Amino acid sequence: MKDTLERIRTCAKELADSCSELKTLDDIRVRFLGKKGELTSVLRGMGALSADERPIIGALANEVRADIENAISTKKKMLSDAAAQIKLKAEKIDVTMPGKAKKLGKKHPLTQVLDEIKDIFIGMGFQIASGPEVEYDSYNFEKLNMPKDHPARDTQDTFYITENILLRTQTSPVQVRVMENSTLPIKIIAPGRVYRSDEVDATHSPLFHQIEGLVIDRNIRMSDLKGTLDLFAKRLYGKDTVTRFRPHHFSFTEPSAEMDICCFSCGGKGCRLCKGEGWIEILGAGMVHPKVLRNCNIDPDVYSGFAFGMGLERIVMRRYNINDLRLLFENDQRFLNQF
Ligand code: 2NM
Repeated sequence: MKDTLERIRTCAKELADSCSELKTLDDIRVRFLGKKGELTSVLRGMGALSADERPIIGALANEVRADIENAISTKKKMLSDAAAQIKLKAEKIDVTMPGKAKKLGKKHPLTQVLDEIKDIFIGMGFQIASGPEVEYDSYNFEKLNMPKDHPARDTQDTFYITENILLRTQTSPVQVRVMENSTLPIKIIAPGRVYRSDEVDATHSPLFHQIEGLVIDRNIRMSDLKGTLDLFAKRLYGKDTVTRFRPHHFSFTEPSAEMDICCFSCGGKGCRLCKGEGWIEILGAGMVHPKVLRNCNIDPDVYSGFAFGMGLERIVMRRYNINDLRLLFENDQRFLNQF
């Protein structure tokens, strides 16, 4: 029995030492130390031994078991360390490799110019107002002195959602809301998206942007309108910019006007940009109609004000010589990267 134990010890240790895979190592453990293993079956035969031999063989068997366990666990550590090394090598990250450059985004040209315009008005003491793009008919038309049968409604092809709810065709409803809900005086601009049911082409889009302004206080006069908008034009187009005001008609203002600037391309001689006119139309404006003030619970005998409106896309297109409005909405990076 002693010989058998010694043979098991030698054999198991040799196998463990020469083993090169964790799986095989486990097979070795099962073969010698498992429930049905070789060492276990030798120990089962110990009952046949004499009382003198039993403790000696028992001690030897324990020693052999410890030896084999030791050999296996030593080898196991070696193999798993080696496996970890291989894994680490495969997963190594080269921190000196140059990174992949992430393309940096920037502001859309519409946003760039809008920010500039906002800054100009903020510099003159205006606040920025906003309101819903889905509006009531009453706020978009009715309170702005455009009743249901008003001809101005035909020219604005409106997206109706229900009979009384629509996509705003101007940002003026924001100003109506401000007039209804603010204490006076009021000095705001309302930039935002507006919608008109137009076919898309080089100069039309069903969605575009407007910037409208409103000033209401005691003693606001046409001269305040002219001074404010002339200064705006000089801040946006340069201090030598010359403006002129032409009579016009809007239902929500009386009197109404359009403001032109002397063509910044030809200086007034007439060129392609100003279509030979020498002047470029920039915005519409006027003194807020007394009916509009009354519709918004403001007493026109005490207060007066002026309002104005301009299209953002037209300003951007003229500034950068863009000939197709669609370029501003397609988000082609080759186009946008030029600004
Ligand atoms: C324009 C031209 C003239 C305008 C009027 C109002 C309001 F609400 F106060 F009556 N908001 N905006 C206005 C006036 C808009 O756009 C060409």
